[in-house]
Amino acid sequence: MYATYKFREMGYKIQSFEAGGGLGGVWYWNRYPGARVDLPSVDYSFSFSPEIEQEWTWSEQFAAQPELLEYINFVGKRLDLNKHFQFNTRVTRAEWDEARTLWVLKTDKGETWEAPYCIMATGPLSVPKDPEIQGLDRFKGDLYRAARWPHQEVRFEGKRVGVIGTGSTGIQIVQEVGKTAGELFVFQRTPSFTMPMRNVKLTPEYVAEVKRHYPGLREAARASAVGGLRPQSTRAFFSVTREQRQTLLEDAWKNGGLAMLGTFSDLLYNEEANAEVAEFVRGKIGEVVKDPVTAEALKPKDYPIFARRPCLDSSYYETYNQPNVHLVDLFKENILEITETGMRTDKGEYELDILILATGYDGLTGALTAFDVVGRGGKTVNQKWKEGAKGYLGLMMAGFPNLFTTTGPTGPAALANIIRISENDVDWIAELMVHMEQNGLATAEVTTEAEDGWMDIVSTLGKRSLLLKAKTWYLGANVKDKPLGLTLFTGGFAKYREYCAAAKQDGYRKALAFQPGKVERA
Ligand code: NA7
Repeated sequence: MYATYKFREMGYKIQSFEAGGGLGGVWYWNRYPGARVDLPSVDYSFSFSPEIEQEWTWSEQFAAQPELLEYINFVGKRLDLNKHFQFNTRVTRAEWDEARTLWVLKTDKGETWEAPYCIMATGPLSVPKDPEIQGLDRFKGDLYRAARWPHQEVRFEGKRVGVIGTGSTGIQIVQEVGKTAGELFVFQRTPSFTMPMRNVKLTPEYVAEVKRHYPGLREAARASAVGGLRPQSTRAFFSVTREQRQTLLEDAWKNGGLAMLGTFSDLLYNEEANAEVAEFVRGKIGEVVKDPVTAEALKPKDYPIFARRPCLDSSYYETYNQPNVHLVDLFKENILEITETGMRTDKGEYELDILILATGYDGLTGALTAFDVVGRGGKTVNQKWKEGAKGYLGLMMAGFPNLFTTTGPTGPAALANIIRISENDVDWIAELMVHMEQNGLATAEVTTEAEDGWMDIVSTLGKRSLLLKAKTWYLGANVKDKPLGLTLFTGGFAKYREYCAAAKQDGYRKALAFQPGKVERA
């Protein structure tokens, strides 16, 4: 949306494509009960328009999906963006025409479009992944995918409901659907750590204060490691006494949100510190969940806390104290197949009226490997990424001139506020386009040396991080045969922006190769 707006304002002729029936991306598709953002709404919003910041009023600290989608549509309408989008349209092929220095795009509507620049704003989590369980297509009950949730209301009263998956999505669904379902069966493979969200309605005074200080708050967010307003301490975990640590952890638990991660500086680097925090959270699970077997099964034990995306909940663990909610521990029983009437494991059969898949995404790279994106010499992104994603600043790839990826897999993507990254990335691309125009340049491409140099930085930083110690979509571990590895930039958003700024300094000459020529704006 921001790219569409920005390039239009710069005078470019622009055509945007969207597979969904409207604006919103993740928030268009993920209409499942309980869907909610896990960053403060005031932070999870565009900063490029001071007018919109003042005109829009958030109602909750962590907005639910309907409000997020309403906001997105408000922005779309306010800036008259919809007219630039072709909705319900999937791009099926994008190919670089070297002779004419143009990207040639084919769509599933049978159309061909040509443009000197192509921006892939395809997002890190836009390709949902079904579980590899036999018989999925055989189920005669109602099958719902969290990331393709129907537009009409789904009711659960009196129904036997199964949920597969206990990541952020599954957790949000379980605590909501558990309220009304006749019986709810949660099929859990890896338990997640989840912390209290402690969501609140925002008071008019709070909102007014935020609106008064938006410029400063945005600047603070941009200067932070997470691209947001979350407090970040420089205090190392073992620099304070055990009692002080406990007090700080208790405070973070009471404050809610992702406060705990920012309470100490080294939780993603110091294994011992991490283990103590994980034990603290496991203790909390034990305090809430009454049945000891269920409590034990819900406690994550095999990976460092925060190495999987930490979840926020409002009543997840409490839900398991309800008589209608049952945890099926897939470490103790194996799913054999989905049948016409439900789920069969090696311990028995679960009859289900409704089955919900909350089984995640082909994250980070999935959107660009799902169709042919063909660069110089006929080489596809799929071929380029055979051994893992490669790129420069998450923004460009060697072999793919004038193609840009916003929130790409070699930038901070999932590790910082995605709105701040998107805005940063679009601004960076826009400045490069201006540079090209002013200097009579038709194409820009990152050099192999610059790309390799960036991937070295990414890898060196990544090796220090505990993110490598959990099997997650961050690493591609959830998709069969996907190359395993951390390609995300773990150095923090502020540092990322420094690298983005440094790339520009010498007229981009250290990192990019250009071809002379002229690009028409309209
Ligand atoms: P996640 O976090 O990838 O979670 C997917 C869940 O689905 C996870 O618990 C998986 O268990 C589970 N899963 C996947 N396949 C199976 C099968 N075959 N059987 C049982 N369980 C399975 O996706 P989410 O949508 O929850 O969250 C994605 C991001 O959205 C999140 O990080 C936030 O940034 C927002 P596994 O871990 O593989 O054992």
